Amino acid sequence: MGCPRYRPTTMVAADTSGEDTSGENTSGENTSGEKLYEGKAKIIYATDDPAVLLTYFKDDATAFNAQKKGQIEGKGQINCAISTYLFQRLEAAGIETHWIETTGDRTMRVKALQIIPLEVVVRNLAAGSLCQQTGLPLGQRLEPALVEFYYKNDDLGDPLLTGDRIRAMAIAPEEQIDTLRRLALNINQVLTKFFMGCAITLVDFKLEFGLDAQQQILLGDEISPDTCRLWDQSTDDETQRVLDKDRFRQDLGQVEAAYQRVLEKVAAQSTKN
Ligand code: AIR
Ligand code: ASP
Repeated sequence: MGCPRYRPTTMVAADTSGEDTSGENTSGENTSGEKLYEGKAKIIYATDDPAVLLTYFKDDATAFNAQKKGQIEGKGQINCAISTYLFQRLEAAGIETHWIETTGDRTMRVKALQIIPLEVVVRNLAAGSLCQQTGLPLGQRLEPALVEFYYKNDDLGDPLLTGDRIRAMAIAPEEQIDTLRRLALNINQVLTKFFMGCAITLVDFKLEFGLDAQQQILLGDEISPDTCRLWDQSTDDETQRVLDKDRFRQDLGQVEAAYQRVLEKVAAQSTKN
């Protein structure tokens, strides 16, 4: 199944952040390779090795298919660091990811993948679009966890797919979809346990996968408060407990502080076992 490497429809053309991300940028990292794609939260650069790309994490934040735009100060550094810890944790658990090494505050070298145009969402508790679309109460436990597939296509608003739609669209062969589901559930087990050690509940999250040159399926993209719902277990307050991008989506305030808190907990937990 031939999928384009990074679908242009998922990328925004202009860097509206005003950050200088060309050449030697503010954090002293070398992003002098050719800019291949710019997404809503990251920029992808070529490196000397065609099998390796450089990911640059921006402070830009978007929500609701980029209808809401803003900046979260320091988000690039925080998400780069959190993703690094979590990719390392997954690799240690035998789950292959695109992560090679983190080369600076906002940059990591990753394996070039042909991205499968699906957003794979795992849900442990009801929240977000699931509550809106089904009426399930916020926070209801989902056992077993739900695995959902969304079509990664901004023009269409990343619609929820059914198994039959995935087959009709020939997005990926059946066995690849089965592998994605299995990997997503394995990743959920590892991350749920890890976040439990941080006294954080992993409510739900979004993953993206791609194929390497050997046609192996690897986890791509990032894992961060931009892509996960994370609730602080130290409070039941429905606003205070939110440590993720819902603070930005819902204008709850203290967005940076929440992301920073996740980083501190993840960093501390990463030093254990
Ligand atoms: N997500 C989905 N598209 C982009 C992202 N980041 C993540 C959300 C949430 C989960 O997928 O951050 O953790 C489910 O999102 P929703 O909006 O479908 O409830
Ligand atoms: N990042 C996506 C967007 O900009 C979805 C989201 O996180 O709400 O629309």
